[in-house]
Amino acid sequence: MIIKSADFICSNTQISKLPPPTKPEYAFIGRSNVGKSSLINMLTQKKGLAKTSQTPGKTQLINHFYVNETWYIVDLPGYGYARASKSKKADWNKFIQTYLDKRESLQCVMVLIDSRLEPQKIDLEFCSWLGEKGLPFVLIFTKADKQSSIKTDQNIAKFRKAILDMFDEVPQVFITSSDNMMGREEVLAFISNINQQFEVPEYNEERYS
Ligand SMILES: Nc1nc2c(ncn2[C@@H]2O[C@H](COP(=O)(O)OP(=O)(O)OP(=O)(O)O)[C@@H](O)[C@H]2O)c(=O)[nH]1
Ligand SMILES: [Mg+2]
Repeated sequence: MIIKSADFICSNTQISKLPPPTKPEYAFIGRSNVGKSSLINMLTQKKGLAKTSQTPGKTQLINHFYVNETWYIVDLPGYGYARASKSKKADWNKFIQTYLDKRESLQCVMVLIDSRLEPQKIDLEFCSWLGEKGLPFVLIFTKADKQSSIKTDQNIAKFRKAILDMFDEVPQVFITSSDNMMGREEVLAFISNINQQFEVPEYNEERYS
């Protein structure tokens, strides 16, 4: 896929203020600081489109980016941000869960996992929740430039094994680096393929008014 345009549309905390669900949409989610915003900028080749930070917890809203005037990328707040207060965490969780569960045009949840780490409980729990809800998701391993491919493969193998303890199959896996563009073509091809099959879903207009 060639990216011709990528524009910031809106930041939201309310479902009713999201764009109507008439375009295919992909949500990028993962632990705080995993590299969601960096990956979005790498995919769109637009530095600064999604705000990145070394301080975890930067993205705190549902951010919509419109790509090639045909599909949306959604940058979601990271989960597991240790320094957020308990009530704030609960609010985020509820809001994100409602969004993921109810968004009619959501095609796939892109779950970002730090490729440097052994399987983390919070990531596995989130995958398990997606599975229970029947939400389609893929795994995107980030920051692959930070260690050897052997180490990356080892961590992925462990994650696959942990997923297989919960499900019969492992979702599709992508290995990426926002530093050297690894995985860019693969992720965009995956999205492009789904976009081609998209049909506008039925939705309640009152939810978006
Ligand atoms: N070397 C390397 N660094 C990366 C990569 N992706 C992200 N980073 C760095 O990791 C830090 C966090 O990246 P962000 O993209 O802001 O992470 P995020 O998941 O959006 O974080 P929150 O919005 O706070 O949840 C930044 O310092 C990035 O420069 C990568 O592929 N390679
Ligand atoms: Mg971010």
